[in-house]
Amino acid sequence: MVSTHQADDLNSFLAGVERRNPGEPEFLQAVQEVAMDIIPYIADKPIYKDLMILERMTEPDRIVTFRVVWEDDDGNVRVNRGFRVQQNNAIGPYKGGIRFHPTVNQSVLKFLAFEQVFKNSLTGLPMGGGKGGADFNPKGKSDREVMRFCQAFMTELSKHIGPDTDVPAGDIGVGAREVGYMFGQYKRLMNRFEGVLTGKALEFGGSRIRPEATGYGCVYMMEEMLAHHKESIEGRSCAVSGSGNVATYCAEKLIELGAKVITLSDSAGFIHDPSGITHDKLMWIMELKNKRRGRIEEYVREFGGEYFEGERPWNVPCELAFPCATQNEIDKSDAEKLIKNGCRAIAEGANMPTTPEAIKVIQGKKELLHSPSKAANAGGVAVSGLEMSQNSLRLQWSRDEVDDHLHKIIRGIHDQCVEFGTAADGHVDYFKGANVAGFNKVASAMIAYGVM
Ligand code: NDP
Ligand code: 2IT
Repeated sequence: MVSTHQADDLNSFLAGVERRNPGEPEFLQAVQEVAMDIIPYIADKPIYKDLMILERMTEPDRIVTFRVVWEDDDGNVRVNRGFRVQQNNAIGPYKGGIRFHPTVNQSVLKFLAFEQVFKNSLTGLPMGGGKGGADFNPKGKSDREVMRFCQAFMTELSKHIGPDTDVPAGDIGVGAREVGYMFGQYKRLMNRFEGVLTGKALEFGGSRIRPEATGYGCVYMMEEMLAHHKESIEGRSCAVSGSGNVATYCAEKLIELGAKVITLSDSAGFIHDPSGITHDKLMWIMELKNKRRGRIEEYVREFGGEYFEGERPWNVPCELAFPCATQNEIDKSDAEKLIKNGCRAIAEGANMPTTPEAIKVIQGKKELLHSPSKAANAGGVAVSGLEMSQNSLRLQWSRDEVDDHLHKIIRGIHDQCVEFGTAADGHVDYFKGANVAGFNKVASAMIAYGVM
């Protein structure tokens, strides 16, 4: 229960954040989601308030923005804006993905970097939080154009990163191809072969299971939530959104565990296959998305089912929901539809996919289990952390070894959520658990360093 005094503290804290970060709604939203749990938690722990820990955590260590100039296939000069937000390195080098998407701006990257700090802390591995990207749209670009863009982007970024400083990886629009081009450029510029990026291909220092890790981890988190309530995934109908890295490996693991995946989507619409997306159909989708770079609607022509242009899948009755596309993809009315259709649990594969209004609706329905992204999608960065370890050791672990580590890390995250999020009536608030556990470790390190 939040007292009036705590509500005043929260409001004045958020007003300060809003004043210092005008025009950054996504960043404010991410801070609010954390502050709502942390301000009541620290109310009787004056050291955090005296040392202004939350205020310091919401101020990035630094943000680098830079011009990225490249030439398209027709010889035209093109200009984009690149960013790296180095949010907090209290518990390890900055770590977090790079996003290439036309919607990228400072607010989006600050929200992602802020979330990353808590997520990385939850993994138990020594990683701080950061995020980067550019307002570059890879859609419709040739391979060579993407290569030239990645090289131009890394030419500046290379001055600000390093294996013990800041270790970027993929995110929306950045996968194995882009990481390859960026790693190659870093190596050329610095004349150093070192673990400065994760998500690399196996041949040059990548980790087994890294491509799968975010999607698999999201399903493992769902398994943990259900097991805590003596239930399982097998046989359950699942709505998944997106059809990129996270969505497709989430679907793959669900199918392997005997669940029925009935939807996938992209930014243009979603497909509904009531007979279930099989492993073979999914392999076709991966080829479509990763090689031919086509649209999800083509699925219906190949396998049947229905395509819904311009819509999201949350109106389709499902027992388990996995938002794996982008931020704010479940709004209040989507949450109401999920509840009306009897959805049992949501695991967030995308970062901050649920609007604050939707979270409120879901929190009012205690039977609906809901894992926040910082817990449910931490598998990706966790295996990135394992890739860093393997690079330092100059070793590569087997699939089973990495998968075993991933399982243990997700179990550890679930345990922390239960430890810090369980109420007197036994209800687990996974948002509160993840926020408090993630906060504790970073805050302790910051206190140890003194005032800086
Ligand atoms: P991809 O680029 O591989 O795929 C993104 C998918 O989401 C595509 O299907 C894309 O459709 C869809 N999408 C993107 N933007 C929008 C939008 N504005 N509206 C509707 N659909 C959209 O990215 P990832 O799978 O890597 O990332 C998906 C989410 O998971 C993001 O929130 C990311 O931050 C998060 N995440 C990723 C991790 C990783 O390891 N890759 C780790 C942890 C979180 P289209 O092709 O039409 O653009
Ligand atoms: O949001 C995320 O956690 C990622 N995009 C993965 C970051 C990483 O460093 O692997």
